Amino acid sequence: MIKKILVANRGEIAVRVMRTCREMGIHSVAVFSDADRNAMHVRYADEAYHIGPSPSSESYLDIDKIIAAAKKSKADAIHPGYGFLSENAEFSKRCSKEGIKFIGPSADSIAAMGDKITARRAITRAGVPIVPGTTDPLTSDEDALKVIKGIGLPVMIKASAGGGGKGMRLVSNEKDIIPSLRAAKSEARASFGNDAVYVEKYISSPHHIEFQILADQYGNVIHLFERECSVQRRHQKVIEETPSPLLTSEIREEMGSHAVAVAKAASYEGAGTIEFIVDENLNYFFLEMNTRLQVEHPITERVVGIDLVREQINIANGFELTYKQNEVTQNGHAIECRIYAEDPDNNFIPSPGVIQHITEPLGFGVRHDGYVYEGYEIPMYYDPLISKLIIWGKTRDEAIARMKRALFAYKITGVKTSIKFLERIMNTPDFVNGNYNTHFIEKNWKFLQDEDKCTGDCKAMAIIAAFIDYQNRIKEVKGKMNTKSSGSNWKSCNRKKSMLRL
Ligand code: MV4
Repeated sequence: MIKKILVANRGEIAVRVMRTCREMGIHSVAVFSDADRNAMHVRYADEAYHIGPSPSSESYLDIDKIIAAAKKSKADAIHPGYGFLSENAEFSKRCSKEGIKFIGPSADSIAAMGDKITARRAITRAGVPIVPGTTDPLTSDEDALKVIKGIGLPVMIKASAGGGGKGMRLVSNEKDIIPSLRAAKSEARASFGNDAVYVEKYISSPHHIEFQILADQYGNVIHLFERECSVQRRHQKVIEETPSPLLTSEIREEMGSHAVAVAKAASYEGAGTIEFIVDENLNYFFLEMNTRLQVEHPITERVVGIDLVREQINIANGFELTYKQNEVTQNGHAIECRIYAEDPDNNFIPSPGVIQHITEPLGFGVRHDGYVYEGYEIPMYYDPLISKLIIWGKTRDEAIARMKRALFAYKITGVKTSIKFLERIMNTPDFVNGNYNTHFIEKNWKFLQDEDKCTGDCKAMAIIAAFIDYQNRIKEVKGKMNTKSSGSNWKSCNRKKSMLRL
């Protein structure tokens, strides 16, 4: 039985995993870099170990240091969270070798799904539709020309070791085939040390819909329905919701069975996600499998009523799944907004710095997964995610109305945040009508812009301005924090009209 878990992560996800540990009576161990000495996950854990300098390559990505901390603390298991080492086959293998339970799938499952060509073969054998294209790497220029003409333009050339949009090339013209192939291969070699590439037919206006699955050590697999993740900006999800406004119950059921088939084909253990790309006619194709807990997992938890981290720990303990597929149902609607420390009116430039004031939204149907506190400095070294606002409603309309009132009540000063951008999305007709695909943000770009502000198209100027602003804010806030009379600053937040009443 797992009694102590080391969480090999930071930020909101480290705290989120530790919350479930605490509920289950499991001790939690934090690891932290220089930049994270005062971080919430360190304060929340039962024990904490310093693992090195701020850059993640020297701390959160350093396998030896994390294993050393696990041994020193006598942790039985490691939870990797998302990002960092969560999909690193070598890390999973090393944990097993050291007699520490990796809370996630085997090294073989991670490797099989991490290599997209291998994954496409396994998925085809399992009878699940993949995007039409190749299941062998392209061997030569002649081979590429022949294969791509056979599929028909446009196509996407993708790196087998890639994923999440890295190492992809869209090819629309015959003359671009060879140059794109060369570019994709050299990019793949530089980024992943593996230049194998394959080809898929290009799906022009797709939805990104993913299915959550749980698999125990005895071959039982269930799915926990879908998450609609089409509101994206540069391959970064902005908003996720479940159920998807696009799916019918027939297609949902069919895709769910296929998601289960994928997990079985991968001999999968733990929580995982099967990504599908879905076209306007509801044709769906397997895209990739993520072998980790995802950022957006809480919307699934809210609608199906299951704590996914608890299930991960139970599976790692060797327990059988306690739910049958027909006992898992979707109740109401959940939407997640990701709140970032970034400036939506200035190219989404990260805005690290000290949280001067925070008022978190509260009330019925609101879950707020965060980790920052007043006086905390968001470091510049990591992803600038501040928190996730997860809203439940009986219906989609109710969830949107509730999300708007939660965003209205959410006040942060000291850093710029994406809150107002998210509010604009909640007021965009295409979003309100559930009429959107992965082109939503570019299609509605005008509407989503701040009309008060000219959008500087000189990026260098924007970066310099953001840096100067950052330094000024740090100076100003650090000064204020030291004086006793700091009081509340919430009135200085971005509330324009109601200020007039005061
Ligand atoms: C595609 C595609 C169109 N056709 N593959 C982007 C992330 C990576 N996981 C796969 N991606 C895409 N693959 C084919 N054959 C379009 C995308 C894509 C996309 C997919 C999901 C969500 C947002 C996206 C934004 C741009 C492109």
